Amino acid sequence: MAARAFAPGRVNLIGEHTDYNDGFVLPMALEMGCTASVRLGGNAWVAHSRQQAAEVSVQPTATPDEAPVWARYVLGPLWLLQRAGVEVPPLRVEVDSDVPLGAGLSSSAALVCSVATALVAALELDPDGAPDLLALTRAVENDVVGVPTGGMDQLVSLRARQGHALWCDMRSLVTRPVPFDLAADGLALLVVDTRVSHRNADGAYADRCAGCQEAARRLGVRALRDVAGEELEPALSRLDDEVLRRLVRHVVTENERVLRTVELLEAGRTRDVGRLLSDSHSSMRDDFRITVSEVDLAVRALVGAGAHGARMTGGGFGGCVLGLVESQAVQEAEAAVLHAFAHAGLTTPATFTASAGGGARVVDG
Ligand code: GAF
Repeated sequence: MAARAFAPGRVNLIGEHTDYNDGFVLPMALEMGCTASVRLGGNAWVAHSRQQAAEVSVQPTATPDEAPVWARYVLGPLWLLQRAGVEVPPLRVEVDSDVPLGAGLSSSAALVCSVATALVAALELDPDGAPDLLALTRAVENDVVGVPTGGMDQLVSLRARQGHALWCDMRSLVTRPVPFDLAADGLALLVVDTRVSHRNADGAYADRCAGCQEAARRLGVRALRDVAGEELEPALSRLDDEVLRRLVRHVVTENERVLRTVELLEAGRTRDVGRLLSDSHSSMRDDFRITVSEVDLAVRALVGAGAHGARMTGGGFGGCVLGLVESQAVQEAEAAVLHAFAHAGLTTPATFTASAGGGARVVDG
C-alpha cells in the first residue's frame, strides 16, 4: 500500500510558552506544510528528505541514535508505532516541505504529522483503534528527538480548520475553531521571518520549562495554569526569586490574553486584538526574556508603520514576528520593516501574508 499526506506548519497568534504549563494557546495552521509519501516494500526503512537532499536506510531493529537528527523526525512515527505494538514493515518515506527551517513556523511538527498521517493510511490502520496521533507525534519530539516541547504545534497541525484559528486548552486537549478570516475584515496577518534561526533544542527553552515547573512547585500548584489572574499578585508575593516571578507573570497574563483574544474574535472585534498581541510581545521581551533585538526591531517597525499590534511567534530567540495590519497597508508595513533592517545593517528579512489553512489530511491513497 502507498499513501500521501500533507500537514501544515503554523503561526501562533497568541499564547506563548503556555502549552507546557497546561494553559491556553491560539495558533492557526499555515497553507505551507510538509507532504509525506509512504510506500510499503523493500527490505529496510528508508527515509528520504528533499530539503536535506539526503536518504538514510535503517533496519526496524535500529535505535533512533543511529540516524541523523532530521531522519529521527521522519522515522520517529515508525519507531513509536512499532513500540505501541503495530507491525511496521519495510517501507520508504519521502518528505518534501515548504516550511522554512528554524523560523519558528513548526517545520518539524509539519514533518512528523504528515508522516504519521500517511503511515496510518498506508498501513490501513483503523483510526479508532490506532495509537493516538497527537500523543505519538508529540512523543517523537519529546522522546525520540529529546526536545521538551509542549504539544501545541502537533495539535494545531493535526486539528486545524481552514479559515479558523484553533483555541486549545492544553490540559484537557479540548480544541475549538475560532473564525479567523482577516481578509473579510479588510485586515491581513503579515509575517516577518527575521532569519535569525531559532533552535528549540537549545538549552534556553528547556530552561524556561524547568523554571515554570519550579515556580509551580513552590506555589503548590500542579501547573502555572492553576494560578488565576486575580491570584497573580498574592502568588508573586510568595516567590522571592525574581526570575521565577517574571516567568509566572508572563504565563498567567498570557493565558488571560488568549482568553480575551478569543472573546474579541468571537465578538467580531478583530482590530482590538492588536493591543493584546503587542502586550504579549512586551511580556515575552521583559518577563519571559525570549526575544532578541532583531524580533524587537521588527515589532517596533510594524507598530510604527500603523499595525494594530505585533508580536514574536513561536519558541523565541529569533524566528518570526507577526503583525495585524490593514490590508491596504501591507506594502507600507513591509517597506518599514525592510528599511529598519537595512538601516541597522541586518540580513534582509523575508515577509509573507498568512491565512488560516486546514489540518493534516491524506491527499492520495
Ligand atoms: C515551540 C514548542 F514546540 C511549542 O510546544 C511551544 O512551547 C512554543 O515553542 C512556545 O509557545 O514551538
